[in-house]
Amino acid sequence: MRDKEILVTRSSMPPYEEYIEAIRPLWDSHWITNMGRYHKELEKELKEYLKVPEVSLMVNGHMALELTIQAMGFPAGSEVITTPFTFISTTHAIVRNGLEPVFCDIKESDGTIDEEKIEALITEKTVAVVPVHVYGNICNVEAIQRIADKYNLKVIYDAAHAFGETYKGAGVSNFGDASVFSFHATKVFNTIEGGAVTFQNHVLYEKLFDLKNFGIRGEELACEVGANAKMNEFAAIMGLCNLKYIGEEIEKRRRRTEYYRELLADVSGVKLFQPDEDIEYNAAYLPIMIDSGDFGCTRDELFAYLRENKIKARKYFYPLISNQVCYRKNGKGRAAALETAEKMSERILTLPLYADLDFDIMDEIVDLIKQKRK
Ligand code: T4K
Repeated sequence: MRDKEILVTRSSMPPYEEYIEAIRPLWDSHWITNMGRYHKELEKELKEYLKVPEVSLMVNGHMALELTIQAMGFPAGSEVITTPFTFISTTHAIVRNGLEPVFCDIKESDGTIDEEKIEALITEKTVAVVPVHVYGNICNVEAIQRIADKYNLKVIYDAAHAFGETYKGAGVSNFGDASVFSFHATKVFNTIEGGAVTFQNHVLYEKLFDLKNFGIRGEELACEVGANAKMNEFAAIMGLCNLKYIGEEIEKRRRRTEYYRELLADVSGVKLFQPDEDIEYNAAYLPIMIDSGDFGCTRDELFAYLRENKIKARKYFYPLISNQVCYRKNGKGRAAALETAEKMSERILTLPLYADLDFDIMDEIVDLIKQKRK
């Protein structure tokens, strides 16, 4: 058997010499954080790449989301409608702002929030919707905007998985009041740790600037009670280097996604999301759904079998956030029936996918899946 474990993903990194050369000027300037030259350069390049007027870089995706919600200035105890089928950060960002998450069910077709179930959850305390473009599947942005306009709600997209995608030709960063990206090591585009908020309105840039830098506006002036969530210069340079290769990175991921799709096409009991032709995908994740009736064993049995064979697929996203201990114990998170979300989180398995994943390994993974099928 292979000695090496195959992990769910692997960070993309630029050529070593290129990064070393790029960080050399930092040894001359000794300016390594606090909105330095490279922080500004990366913000500028991302505006162009994402085709969006405003970008604010952050230390990570979580703080980007937490501070964006804070910047909206919602009264404490207000309700925010969101999805339970996501990484825990999405809900934490709401709750850590003193707001109440209200969980809405998702759609079986793509795992995103079910826009038809949002209105029933709106009360006089609702102030916002925080949907997630989960696995890079874009939410129904038109329907969500119609609801937001009707009830005067803010929409903040957790776009952590959707870097560089387009929907009907428009960059995904242009929807709602703001979109939040993660540039974590595990993402399609990484700055080691990092994140960004994209939006249209410059007033929000100023607010986020204060929130990410203690509200400091001069040596003797702090005008807001801000946090510290700035991206440092080493991270920004990693971003500038990785951005050069982003087209290649996404193309390699797409080829591997296509290959998996071909291999898995005739395996009954294994379902993949059907691509939407309005979306240009970034091939961030490779989620499969196991229907134990057709497949002959459960997702958890397959998960364990792959682990025995050193394939570390992940259950992104299980358990549902509404079932996580930290929310169960304090009763946070009013929820409607979450039938589809419950079902999907019991069935989902995210297979290894990264730009340089060997095609032989994909053959091996799919062979293991076929062996386990009864
Ligand atoms: N919203 C959503 C929807 C998100 O998915 C995330 C992050 C956020 C918000 C928050 O953004 P950040 O604050 O993280 O920027 C990982 C990531 O840590 C997390 O960023 C990501 N979502 C989540 C879906 O996945 P874990 O706990 O699964 O990470 P870990 O350490 O098990 O790593 C997974 C695999 O990645 C490893 O098996 C190997 C590979 N890896 C990992 C690291 C740390 C590398 O190749 N290099 C590395 O440096 O959460």
